[in-house]
Formats: sequence, structure tokens, C-alpha cells
Amino acid sequence: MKDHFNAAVYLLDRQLARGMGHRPALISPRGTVTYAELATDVARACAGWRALGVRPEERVLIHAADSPEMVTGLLSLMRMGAVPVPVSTMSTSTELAALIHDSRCRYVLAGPEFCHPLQQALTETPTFTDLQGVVVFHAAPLQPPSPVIRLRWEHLMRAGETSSHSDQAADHTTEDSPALWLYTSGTTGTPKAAMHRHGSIRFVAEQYGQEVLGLRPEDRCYSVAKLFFAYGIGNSCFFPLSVGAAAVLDPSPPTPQTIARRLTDDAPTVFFGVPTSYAALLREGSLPDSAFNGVRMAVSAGEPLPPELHMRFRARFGTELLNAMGPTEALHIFLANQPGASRPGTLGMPVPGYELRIETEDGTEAESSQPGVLKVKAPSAATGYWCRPDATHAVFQAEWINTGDLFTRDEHGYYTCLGRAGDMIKSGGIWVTPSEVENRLLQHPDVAAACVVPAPDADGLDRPVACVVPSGAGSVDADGLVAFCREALTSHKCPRHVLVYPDLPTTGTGKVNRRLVQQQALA
Ligand code: 3SK
Repeated sequence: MKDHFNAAVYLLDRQLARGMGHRPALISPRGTVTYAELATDVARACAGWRALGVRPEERVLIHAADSPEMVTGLLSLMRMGAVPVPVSTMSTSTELAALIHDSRCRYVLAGPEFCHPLQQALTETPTFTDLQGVVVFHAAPLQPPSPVIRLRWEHLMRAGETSSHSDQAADHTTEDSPALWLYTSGTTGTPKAAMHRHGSIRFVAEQYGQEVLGLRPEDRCYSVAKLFFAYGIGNSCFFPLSVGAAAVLDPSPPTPQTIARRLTDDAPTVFFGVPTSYAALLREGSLPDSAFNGVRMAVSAGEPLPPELHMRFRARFGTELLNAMGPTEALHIFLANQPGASRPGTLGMPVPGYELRIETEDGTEAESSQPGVLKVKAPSAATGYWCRPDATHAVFQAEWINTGDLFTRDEHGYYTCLGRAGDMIKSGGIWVTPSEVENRLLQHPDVAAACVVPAPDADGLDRPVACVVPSGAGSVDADGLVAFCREALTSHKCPRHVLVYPDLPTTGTGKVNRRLVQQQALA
């Protein structure tokens, strides 16, 4: 029998035991929540979930903006052994319905600003057999079809009003118990839930947050990537709470203006961004060059950071920028530039505790500077994808995760990403499956054939571009087609441009030749 271990206890109770109860845990535009206050809220929410009949290992989908309530929701569910499933706040009602269906969640916890797509998802697909109820933060209850329970967060918290932290004992989880599911489009298209263990949360916090970044209690961590991303939940929850530091949370979408506001109002000391946000900040003329003066280090992950962008950030703001990567399947960053040794254009070196291997096409280990597919032996690896045995076997190969990315390692041990071994497009830090966008394009009556390929925007960041063939003799209204995609797809999946061709090049077996299409699109 393994010892009991619970990630929420690891993150909260340890700080209380160390006398950190009075210290700030969460800083949001609505105020500061101390560790003691957060622990009390987590206990109340635990009592509330238990009163609703939520049981260990059952899933609760979370569709909410970053806020203290969202962190309370995440930690309370982990504490009682249930499994929070934070999902993208950009999900359309159709996507949301598919996630509710796939996860077989018992409850949905939603922020007030997401009631509309949720209401629509529930109305469109009224028969979710496993869904018992919907809990909303600070808003009128939804009107889901009967017999789904509708509840406000305040009511859930009231069930545990008299509960203290110690009244709500943590479930008897071990480090191998399921703690968190994170949906990823990964390499095969339809979103798949990577199932993470309680022990992985401690592992990523200690190996990357503590050992590589050296986070300390005085730190204030601010992440542009939101809590529903693997990157964001580590940055804004696991890492700061594991050392008694504070997380700066912002419910608003990350624009240069909202980021600038957080930098001035909340004085973060550690900044976690994505290349898209660094590019936007550099374009923002009104941001003073001193904006990052209080930030001791800035991390970039989510998609490759062009070296040009790296240097421009460093030159303008003077803060060290640490490029890193970690797929959702490994929960967080396993390859990173270390403070004091950052090399633009590279992803640095393995995070301690992770083993890396670059494999050539014949399965042998690549020589120095020879390209190959990167595999990682990750103690924080997910246990697999929920109900996707084929995809699980393709990605989780014994102890190794196949990242599907092409890499080289130089003679100094620095790793460089050359791009995707497959055809996926990473746009705004999120994987886009070309076939999903192509399927939507093909639903338009004016489109006969479609191929979606990556092409760099003005900042050198990949974005999806649609190459289409008109149906019949008709023409295609490019703006109308993009708008048509927007009706069904989240914005990062929508093509930035539409290029029209009389036909698409094919391979010898009649398949669309993506490489040639991409060359045409770049010409
Ligand atoms: O995409 C990444 O680089 C990443 C980084 C940290 C955690 C999760 C992911 C997907």
C-alpha cells in the first residue's frame, strides 16, 4: 500500500503548518486571499461537494475565468479525491457539449461570463446521462433541462459554512490517484483528456518551480496563460502555493493593457508568458521600457519563441527571458533554459528528474546536432488519455512520451526545436488540428476542397492559413469564410487568411500534399 498523498494538502496544509496562514496566497482585482482564508474556503467547498453527493474520482468540469473561486474549486475537488477538469474558456457551446459528454462529468462549475455557452450546450444536448448539476459563480442559476440541479456557488459554500479545514479531511488518495484532467488536441485531433496523478503535481512544483526557477515565499507569480492550461495551472497554482508565494490572478483576457495593469498594480516578481503575448507587448508603444523592472525573470512556453522576439524583449525590457517547453502529457515544463544561462533560439536543457532522447528514423539515438523526434521519460507523465487506447499507445510508449517534435541537441547540451514531426499547427500556444478546421471549411457550400497549413504572421509566429478550392465555377468570399469558421471554432483555430486555388497538389496516392500546399501558401 502506498502512503497517503494529496496534492491539495501538499499545497495548502503545509503552508498553514509552517505558520504562513497570514501570507497572501491569491491576489486578484477583487482583493487578496490569505492562505488561512483559502484553506477555509477549500474546506467549505469540500463540504458543499460532499453534500451534493460528488464522490472521489468523479469529474467536475470547470469553465471559468481565473479567480480565487476557481482555485478554491480546483483545490476542494482535489482534496476530496474528485477530479477537476478545467476547460478552455474559449470553448464554443458545441465544443463544451462534447467535453461534458466525453468526460462524463457529474457537475459543471461555471463562471458568470460563461453561462451563455453553457446554457446553449445544455439546451442543444439535453441528455447528458452522468450530469447531475451546474454550479455557477456569482450569477443567477442557469435553466438547464430538468432534472439537472442548478445551484449558485454561494449555496454550495453555505453547506460547509460551519466546517473548519480540519473537519473536512482529505480523501485517502495516494500519489498515483487521479487528481486532474487536462484536455489537449495533441496529435490526433479530437480533444483527449490527459489524466494526471496527485504525485505529478508535487513533482513539477519541486523540479521546475523550485529547483529550476528557485521560487521563494516573497515571490508573486503572474501567468498570462490561464488556469485551464497545463502551463497556467502550474504557474498560477501549483508553483506559488508549493512555496508559500502568491499568485496574481486576472479574469480578463490577456491583452497588452491588462498585462500592463497587472505589472503596475500587483508588482509580480516572476512572469510567465507565451510568445504571442511577448510579441503583443513589444508592439505596444505605450508600455514604458521600465514595465518589467520588478520582474526578476520571465518564462516563455506554449510554442517556440523566435530568437528575434527573445532578443527584442531582452533589449527593450532588460529582464531575463527563459524559453521552455512541456507538453500537457507531461503536466509541465521538462526542458528549460535555466536562470543565468539562457540561450535565445534554444529550449535549454532537461529539467532535473527528466530524461530526454532524440530518436532518428531508424530508432537509434541521434548524434550531437543530428535531428530526430524528441522523447521524454517523465515522472510527471499522465497515466494516459481517458478512453483513447490507440492515442494512449501512440504517445505513451512504455516509460517514454513521444512529443512528436523534431529536435537537435548541440555539443553543449542545449536543445533546439525544429518543428512538428506531424502536421499539427501550434497557434497562440494551443495545438490546432488542420482536419478540424478543414471539416468546418468543407461545410461551406462554396468550398470544394480545403487544406489548412501553418504560416508565420508578422511576428514569426505560426497561424493557420486556409487554402481552398471553390466549388463549381463559383468564387469564395474570404472574409465570409473566416466568419463562418468563427461561428463554430474557437479563435485560435480560425484561419487568419484564405488563399484560393483552382486545385490542390496531391501525392502519388491522391492525398493532398501538405508540404506543397504549405510551400504555395508561403510563396
Ligand atoms: O506547450 C508548452 O510548452 C507547455 C508548457 C508547460 C505546460 C504545458 C505545456 C503544454
